Amino acid sequence: MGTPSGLVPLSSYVELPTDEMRERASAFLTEAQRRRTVRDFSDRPVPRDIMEMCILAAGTAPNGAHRQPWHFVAVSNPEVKRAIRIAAEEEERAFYRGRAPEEWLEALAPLGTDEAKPFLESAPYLIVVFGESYAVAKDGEKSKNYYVTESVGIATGMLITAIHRAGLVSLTHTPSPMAFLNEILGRPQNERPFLILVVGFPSPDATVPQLRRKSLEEIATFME
Ligand code: IYR
Repeated sequence: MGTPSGLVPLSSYVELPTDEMRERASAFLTEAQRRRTVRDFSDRPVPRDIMEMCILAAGTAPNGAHRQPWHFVAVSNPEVKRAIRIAAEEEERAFYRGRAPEEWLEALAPLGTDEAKPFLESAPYLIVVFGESYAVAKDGEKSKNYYVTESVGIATGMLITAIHRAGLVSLTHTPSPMAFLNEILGRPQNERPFLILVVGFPSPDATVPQLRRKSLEEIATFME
């Protein structure tokens, strides 16, 4: 099942001149800095083949023992999106009206989020990302997966980046608890919802919170 059965030469590596490395690193940084999480979505459809390629890119993520412990459910079906919205808003209502500690709500205030999640219906795609807590072979035999959270987290980061590169926007949405997603989407017990990635075009009047990204000094230490 995709597990390496032997070592072969590294044939895909491309060596670049240092100047080109620098240029590419800089161009990628500029592109990454342009990315914003968006909460105001247009209902303009997104071609399925673009979603397919972004998901395939996510599936190249490094992962524990190459178990590829993920599953992506790309939902564009309006009834399924509606069912997800209804269930998620129910959880969010409980969160915003009581379950969330005051400190958490204060931290969220600048983002302007609340229990209303209309984008779960209006955005063209919801990609529900599942992590496989353990693998189940075709004959039903179970086997352990490793570093599932790390693997699925990296894959999701790559998915977000691929979507940005493709000229779309996304929102990481984490209703809690999320078990309703297994039921609505008919996913098996060994799969645990990781998050919902809302994907599409921004609405023409989309706004985003003003925020500052930490400087290099704040996020990194070089020991030379
Ligand atoms: N899941 C809730 C709350 C929420 C939590 C965090 I941490 C955020 O960065 C944003 C929202 C919601 O989606 O509204």
